Amino acid sequence: MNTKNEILLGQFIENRDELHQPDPKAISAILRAVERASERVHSVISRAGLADVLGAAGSENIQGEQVQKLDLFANDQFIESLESCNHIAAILSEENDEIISLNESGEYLFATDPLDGSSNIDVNISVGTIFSVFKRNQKGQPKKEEFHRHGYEQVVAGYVLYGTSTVLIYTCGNGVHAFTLEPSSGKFILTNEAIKTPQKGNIFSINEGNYKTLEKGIQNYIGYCKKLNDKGKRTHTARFMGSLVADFHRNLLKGGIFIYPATADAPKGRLRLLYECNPIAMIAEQAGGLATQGKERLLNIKAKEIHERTPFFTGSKVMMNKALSYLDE
Ligand code: AFP
Repeated sequence: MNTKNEILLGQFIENRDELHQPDPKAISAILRAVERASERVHSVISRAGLADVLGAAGSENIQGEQVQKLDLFANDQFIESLESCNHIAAILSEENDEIISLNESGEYLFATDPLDGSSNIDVNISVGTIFSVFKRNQKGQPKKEEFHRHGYEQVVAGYVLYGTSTVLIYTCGNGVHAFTLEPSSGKFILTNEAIKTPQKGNIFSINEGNYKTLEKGIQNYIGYCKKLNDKGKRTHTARFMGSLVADFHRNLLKGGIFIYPATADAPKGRLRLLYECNPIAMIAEQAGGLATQGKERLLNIKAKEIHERTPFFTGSKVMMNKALSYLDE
């Protein structure tokens, strides 16, 4: 039972965020479905070593990546939970080649990476769920082309970070709000309202294993981050966990920049536009940061394929403008 001053996720949407919602009851129902699925994923992840849920499931997803057992478990939880909320017409998931139709009468579309960073599961590093919601612009049986939308059309964007605690972060375009899971009740409780990311920061997050395959401007920006100050001390610090949600969340709160550009292994970038970059970009902007594909605002991109990838830059405004100034070269 939550104490009187604890605000639950559903209450917050319907009582505090509703001024900015065309349909607060539906949005609240969708986020409560995310809450239910996330709680179930949390309960298994927190006991991963004890239950037979670690390791590979023996299959590959459309990305050609080894699917982990927990990827499939998480995917099933979100599909089941969203089907029962009756507001979702179709789900686009990283784990499924095609979209999954749920309720044809549903007014919304849901895109998700149900378990991002899953290569970290077996080594006990934080993983996350990323999700994005669009309002339908067609009736009838959903088709994958209905997901070919601009990022700025999202009505809800969020992620769940299964870390030292499990936090759910979302925005409906009225600021970024954080809720922390109280494991004993299985409920997410408001812990940080209207998060604003620092305008400046000194954390840069990029996989330097790709350094030699990066465009010159990005190499030069990395060189800038490694410069010493006039006292011979470092000016920046490098942090890269291989888990987008964990890297982004740290930079959101402390200030920083995350870059996953085009590389030799991923000439279009590695991260997916619709269910990784779009939601993170909406949160970044709502918190006062920036998110681009390179020079172009990421949310201005219109998806052409449901699993398309994109180069991704996001973070504190001052750091982003500095990084982008190197790209003009
Ligand atoms: P997995 O879900 O396959 O672990 O990939 C995680 C991810 O999509 C993203 O969370 C990381 O930032 C990025 O990949 C790391 O990619 P590299 O291993 O190529 O640096």
